[in-house]
Formats: sequence, C-alpha cells, structure tokens
Amino acid sequence: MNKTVFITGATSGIGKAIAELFAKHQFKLVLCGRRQERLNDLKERLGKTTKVHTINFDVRDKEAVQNTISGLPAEFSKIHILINNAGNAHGLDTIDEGNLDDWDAMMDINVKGLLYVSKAIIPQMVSRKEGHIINIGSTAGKEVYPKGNVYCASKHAVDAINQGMRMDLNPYGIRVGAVNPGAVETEFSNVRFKGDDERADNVYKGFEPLRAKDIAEIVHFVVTRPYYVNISDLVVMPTAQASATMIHRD
Ligand code: NDP
Ligand code: 8X3
Repeated sequence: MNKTVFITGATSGIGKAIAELFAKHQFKLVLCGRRQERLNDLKERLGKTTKVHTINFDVRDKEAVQNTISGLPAEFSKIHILINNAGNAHGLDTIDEGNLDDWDAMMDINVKGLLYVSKAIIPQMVSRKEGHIINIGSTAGKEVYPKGNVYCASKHAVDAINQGMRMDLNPYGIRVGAVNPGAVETEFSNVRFKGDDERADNVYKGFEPLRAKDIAEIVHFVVTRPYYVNISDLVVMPTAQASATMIHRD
C-alpha cells in the first residue's frame, strides 16, 4: 500500500484506532498529537507493520502546523488521505455559566485547527487533482443539546466546512466527506470533565456505547470505496441512542 494517511489526534480514541487499523492495512501513516510519549509508542508499535512518521504540534498553532507539514520528509510528504479528527469538548455548562477558556479551546481546536491543517494539505491535493479528506464531525453537528452550546456550534461549523470543502474542491476531483458519531467511549468525556473520571465513566453507563474501533472500521470502509464513490456525510450512533438527548439505559 503506497497511500499516505495523515491523521490528527492520533494519540487517543478514534484517531488512535484509525491509526492502528490503517497500519494493519499497511497504509503509510503521518500521526499527529501533542503527547510525545504516545506518539513514540505508536511509532514503535505500528512501525513494525508499516511506515510511520509522527509529528507533534498543537493544531491551534498555525505557524507550527504550516511549518511542520511543509517540512515533512519526502517519503511522507505526498498526502493521499487527510483525516481531520483532533478535537474535544471542554466543559458542559449552560451558556450563562460557560467558561471563556473552554469556548476558546473548542472553537480554536475543533474549527480553526481543522482549517489550519486542511489549508496546509489541500494545495498539494489540488495540484495533483486527487485526494480524500474525512472530517470527523459529530451528532453534535447535526442537533444541539442542553449545555452543549459551544461544542455543538463547533461541530455545526465542521458540518458546514465539510459541505463547503466538498463544493470548492469538486472541480479538482477531491473526495470530501464527514463521519459523525454519537456516543463513543474514548477519553472524550475525561477531557470534557477535566479529569473527573467518575463523571466521565457515568456517561457510558447502562448502555453499550460505540467503540473507537467501530469508527475506524467505518473510516476504512469510506476510504476503500472505488474513487468515483464519495461517502459525503455519515451519521452513526450506538443502537441504544436515538438522538443527542435520547439514550436507552438499563
Ligand atoms: P480523545 O480525547 O480520546 O482524543 C482526542 C484527540 O485529539 C487526541 O489524540 C488529542 O491528542 C487530540 N487533540 C486534542 N486537542 C488537540 C490540539 N489542540 N492539538 C492537537 N491535537 C489535539 O477523543 P475522541 O477520540 O473521542 O475524539 C476525536 C474526535 O471525535 C473529536 O473531533 C471529537 O469531537 C469527535 N467525536 C467524539 C465522539 C465521542 O463520543 N467520543 C462523538 C462524536 C465526535 P493530544 O492530546 O495528544 O494532542
Ligand atoms: C460527541 C458526542 O453527544 O457528547 O461529539 O456531543 S456528544
């Protein structure tokens, strides 16, 4: 497999599961995140089955994003598939009680970070007239739930960007699509609740949530369709979940 896949947020959860599955299928991998030890571990483990390059940047830092991507070693510089996955919720508060730093983090990481990474990679796809961008959105980008306010806004923005990218890159034959999961048990809630692991665990109690590997398998299916097939917008929830606010618990 000669295709190179660039995955943001590969150090945990969905991004990590995608990296692990794609390594099995021998895609070349560029794996991004901020936690260097985890990047080292991925390189060591996945490097046994495929070629892996790791890069450490905060997606909020537009210069670091641009410089690191333009400085990729030749062997990894041609990106065929970009998976815009890095992101999190920070806090779960009513709009009157929301924390400004949480709001900045969600808009800066989930929206602007996704744009900075895309901006650094899209030109090479445009000049080659091929490429595939998968944006990891959320059911929170399809409907709003109480206290979800700014996180939902950030994911609605991803939904809009996904549609806009698909239109603007259409003349170049670039595939663009989103995968929008419901509840997936990852470190997502640990981050949202700032290390209150008991509260995070409770989010997934009493029903069977999606696992990161379920999303990885879907992403693999999406990228392995024939090139004329573009899965443009996919929503996936646990069977126990009917909407953002309706989860059937035992
Ligand atoms: P995790 O917390 O497990 O993983 C988040 C990943 O994003 C980590 O690898 C983290 O790496 C990276 N990341 C976060 N902030 C930054 C930053 N500023 N710069 C670079 N990388 C960053 O959560 P998930 O795997 O669940 O989340 C992945 C994506 O899936 C997110 O976009 C999330 O919104 C979305 N999603 C999650 C759902 C869920 O229920 N879990 C449902 C729907 C969508 P590091 O900390 O090393 O930088
Ligand atoms: C993650 C799913 O419902 O916690 O995007 O917002 S939810």
